[in-house]
Amino acid sequence: MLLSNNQAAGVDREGSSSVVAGSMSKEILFKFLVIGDYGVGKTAVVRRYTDGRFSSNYKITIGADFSMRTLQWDDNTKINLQLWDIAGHERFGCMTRVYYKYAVGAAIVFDLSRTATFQSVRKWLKDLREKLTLADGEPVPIVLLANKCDIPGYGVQPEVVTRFCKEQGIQAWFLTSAKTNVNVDKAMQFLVERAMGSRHREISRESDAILLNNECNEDNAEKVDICC
Ligand SMILES: Nc1nc2c(ncn2[C@@H]2O[C@H](COP(=O)(O)OP(=O)(O)O)[C@@H](O)[C@H]2O)c(=O)[nH]1
Ligand SMILES: [Mg+2]
Repeated sequence: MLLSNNQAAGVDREGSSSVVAGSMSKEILFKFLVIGDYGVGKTAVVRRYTDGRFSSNYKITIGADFSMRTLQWDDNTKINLQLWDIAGHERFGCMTRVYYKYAVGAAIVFDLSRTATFQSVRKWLKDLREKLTLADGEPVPIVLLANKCDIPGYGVQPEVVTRFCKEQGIQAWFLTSAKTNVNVDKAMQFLVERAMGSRHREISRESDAILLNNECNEDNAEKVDICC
């Protein structure tokens, strides 16, 4: 459920998800990256997802630019999703580690009508995987968006994209159109689910660690007893 759009917020702890204490309700912050070549529709996808609107002319913003959308995950959990748009840095073909830091998901976008932008996906993927792993060492969840599917006569064939994703270990790809609103929500929902999955993994590992620590402490306590 969409609660609010385009609010600015910061990533506020060592990971990109945070929990607001109090009562039973939780607020989680997820940082997602939207990367890909210039002109593929990254800003359009972000605006479609956060504002529900499309424009044929987006102002180029220099620097990191992010938009927010809030989702009600379940009765007790709200997710604040930050979508980072690389805004003007595409020409370098790579990003700094600072930009990638704390991200828990990434959407790589290419333009179906321009083959060269699909070829660049390999480069974006390499850059991302070199610079970003999750706190537990697992690779970051990635979704590939084959954007502008409203333009007839695809330059890149869907079978080729499917094969590429299998080879590269990309979990999912979607034909999308920011213009006609096709699959943008679905693609982002996929990433949110994956990020929630990673988060649950991390939490269960943390509780295992706490359990182990307690066991160790009990051991120590026994030894002290014997000594005395
Ligand atoms: N037909 C069509 N045009 C799109 C779509 N998404 C973006 N565009 C257009 O492609 C151009 C580049 O989009 P933009 O979001 O600025 O690309 P960015 O450089 O990757 O951020 C703009 O003119 C958009 O209106 C789409 O899904 N379909
Ligand atoms: Mg842009």
